[in-house]
Amino acid sequence: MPPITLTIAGSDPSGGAGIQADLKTFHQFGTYGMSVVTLLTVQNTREVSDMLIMPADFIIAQIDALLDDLPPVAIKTGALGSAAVIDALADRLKDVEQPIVVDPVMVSKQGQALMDDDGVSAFIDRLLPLSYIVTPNRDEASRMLGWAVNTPEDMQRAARELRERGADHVVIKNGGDSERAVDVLLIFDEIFELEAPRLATSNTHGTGCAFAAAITARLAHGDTPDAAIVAAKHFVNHAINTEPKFGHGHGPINLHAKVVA
Ligand code: PXL
Repeated sequence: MPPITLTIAGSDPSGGAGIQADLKTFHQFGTYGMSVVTLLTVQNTREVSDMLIMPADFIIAQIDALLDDLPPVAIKTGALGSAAVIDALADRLKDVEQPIVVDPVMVSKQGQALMDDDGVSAFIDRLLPLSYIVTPNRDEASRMLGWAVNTPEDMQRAARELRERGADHVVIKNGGDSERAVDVLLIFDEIFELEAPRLATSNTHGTGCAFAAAITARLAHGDTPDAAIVAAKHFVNHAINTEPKFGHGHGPINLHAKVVA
């Protein structure tokens, strides 16, 4: 039987990011994906033109219905939208046993805010402490910590600071330069760097969602955090390398990419 995975995230109707990317990735990694929708967007590859956040109690009711009946082995969170949603979610998730992979989605690829300033503070106070693995890019880490995370040394310091604020393990994505993409990992007490060639495409919409969803799926299969992150990185690199060139803006990656276990 495939392990059950759950994403708590926003909807991207264009299918490249959000719950749609999460469910495709869950499936690709051989897990049974469930999804609780936190917000809807009006979106294509060019822009996110509108957003509708679900009422917090409706989100929690969706979670209650699932945890009670078909509990997942691992949980992921994505776009949450507001402090009210984050507070309610933190209250509901604070005693669950499952590992929670937290992707701190703050802006869309096209620059639309997917979390307001109050949301960022609530995120730091309430959701970081519940994170088994948190996966910010450098911009998200900078916004959470209030200083610019640029160099590899900055990324290491940021990873430590995010762990001091409660995350068990940390991945800071998208360091490096125009040639190399470097992620910095803080797993238990060890710092690692994951390096890959920087791929020449702007079709990377949904990369963060797929990365965190892949980690969640691998954890559900029993991987350690470092093995899960390495497997996710392979998947996303391959997915970017074979992107299908859909749409006229920031297109999606290839979520049908082969999984190399
Ligand atoms: O890629 C971040 C992201 C996450 N979730 C939703 C989104 C986006 C980006 O547009 O729309 C719902």
